[in-house]
Amino acid sequence: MKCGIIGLPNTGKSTFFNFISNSNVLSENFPFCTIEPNYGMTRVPDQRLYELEKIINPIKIIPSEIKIVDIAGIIKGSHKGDGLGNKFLSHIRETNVIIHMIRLFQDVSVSHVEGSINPIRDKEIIDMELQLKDLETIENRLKNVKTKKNKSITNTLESVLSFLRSGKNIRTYPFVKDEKKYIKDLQLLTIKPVLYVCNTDEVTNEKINTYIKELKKIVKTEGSILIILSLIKNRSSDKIDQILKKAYQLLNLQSFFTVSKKEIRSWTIPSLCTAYEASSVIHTDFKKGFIRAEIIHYNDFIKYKSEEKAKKAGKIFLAGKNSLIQDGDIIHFRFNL
Ligand SMILES: Nc1nc2c(ncn2[C@@H]2O[C@H](COP(=O)(O)OP(=O)(O)OP(=O)(O)O)[C@@H](O)[C@H]2O)c(=O)[nH]1
Ligand SMILES: [Mg+2]
Repeated sequence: MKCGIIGLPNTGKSTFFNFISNSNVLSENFPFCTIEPNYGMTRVPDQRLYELEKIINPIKIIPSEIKIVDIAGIIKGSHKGDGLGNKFLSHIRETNVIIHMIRLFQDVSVSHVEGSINPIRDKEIIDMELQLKDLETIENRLKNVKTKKNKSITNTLESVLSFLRSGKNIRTYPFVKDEKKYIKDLQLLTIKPVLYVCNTDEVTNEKINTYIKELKKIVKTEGSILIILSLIKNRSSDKIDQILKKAYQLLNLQSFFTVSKKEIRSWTIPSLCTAYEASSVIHTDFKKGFIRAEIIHYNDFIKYKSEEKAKKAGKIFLAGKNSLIQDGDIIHFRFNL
């Protein structure tokens, strides 16, 4: 999974990137400090790994990881190449989830491209740049679709287009039937799930609090999530955990575990995933030689404290190819290679 950080210049994107991925990229007090994207990795927080560790005592623990991409600042007109050009678009396209960084710290020594602090306006600028790009993508597609042959496709495209024209992000569009399928290959930007992150120094300032309230309201109507944090004055890794967990939720992801004396490892899968599909996350060859999966649900493992005891209690399930995996399942795959 890939998570992209976007926002106006000088909002704290690279500061956040360094914090979340334990990196040390340039984060300086001038707009467009980041030009080429920075890539880093971060571990998905999961307390269950440590509960399993207490029972198994393995040599190592390997949590799932998320790739983080720190993307160049976007400004008004970026969609048509203003600022650093529109290379940033391809960097957003390759991500599965967006972290939209909004500046709420006032620090006059850090310049603001719009000249003042106004998170509502700033959020709209970024949203609009992405919307304008999506408009262009859909308009181009409409030109190329043979209208008569593909009536339902054209209808969908036109309907999404007028939704965009009303200033809304496609992620809030009320999709019906096959509509999502018709636009899937367009790799639209505003359809991606988003987490809004507000970077502030002061939580006691009345003006800032009013902005936060207003933002919360807007974000709620969009069905998205807003997280308030302080990247300089009051850093807390709890907030990072919260953000990563929310990103997981937004993408409907879950985990399963493989355990041995050597290692406990967490693997990421979609929430509706069969044993067969889960096996290929470990190794594509597993799918070829798949025989079955032996599954212990997480709570049973914690209750019985060992595979043998869980087995005696009848808590090992033999799962065929099409059995669905549950979040937290401990799995041994049996395969023939
Ligand atoms: N006062 C204050 N300064 C901050 C905060 N977060 C970041 N900064 C400062 O703002 C400046 C810009 O931060 P960056 O993280 O480089 O911002 P960016 O969004 O990556 O900027 P671009 O790469 O130019 O788009 C740096 O000098 C940071 O130290 C904050 O919460 N409070
Ligand atoms: Mg930067």
